[in-house]
Amino acid sequence: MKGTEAFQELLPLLNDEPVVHANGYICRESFNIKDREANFYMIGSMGLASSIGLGVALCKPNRKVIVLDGDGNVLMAMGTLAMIAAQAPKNLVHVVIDNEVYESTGSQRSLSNQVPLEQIAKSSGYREAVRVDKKEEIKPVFEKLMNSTGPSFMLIKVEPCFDPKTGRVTHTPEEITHRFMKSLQPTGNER
Ligand SMILES: Cc1ncc(C[n+]2csc(CCOP(=O)(O)OP(=O)(O)O)c2C)c(N)n1
Ligand SMILES: [Mg+2]
Repeated sequence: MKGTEAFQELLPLLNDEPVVHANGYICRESFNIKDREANFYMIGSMGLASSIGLGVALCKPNRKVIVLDGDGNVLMAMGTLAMIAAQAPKNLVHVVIDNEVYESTGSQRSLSNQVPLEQIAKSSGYREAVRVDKKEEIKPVFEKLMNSTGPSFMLIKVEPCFDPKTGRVTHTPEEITHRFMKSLQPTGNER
């Protein structure tokens, strides 16, 4: 499946969950398909979506928190996999769009074609770690993980395909932070 198809499959499955996005095309694709107040876009530093998501999950144990990450981002902050496993937030679902390249900066090859990231997550201590290769698997696997005890890890293998014409996130970092924090206020709709 193409990377864009993975986003098109995944994003309609979201309700009001906080979603912390890795930088680069991960942010841009999600922003352009469906911007949400509960989306945090880490538009600068690579590797940090997972630690921000961990912090949110620990502070908001009654909300399911999703990290939408990239393979290059995970490889850069591999120690965070161990930290997530050790802290073991039951409410964290870590989704990785794995195109085996640093697509946002020119498609240089990453190591994820040789290093199975879902196995690293599992052996670090994530409760569940699943690799998905087919578009049709995204919905059932994601729904299962959303209803299971975390932390869980979902690696979605995709072909690089992002269109460089896809616009950038237009909100300022302050706006992103403000509306994200507002969306974290209790809604009475928690799960
Ligand atoms: C600390 C840091 N190093 C490098 C960059 C430049 N950079 C931005 S996105 C990116 C690639 C991210 O790769 P991946 O997570 O696989 O996402 P993809 O671009 O493939 O969607 C790089 C190298 C950065 N923003 N921050
Ligand atoms: Mg990548």
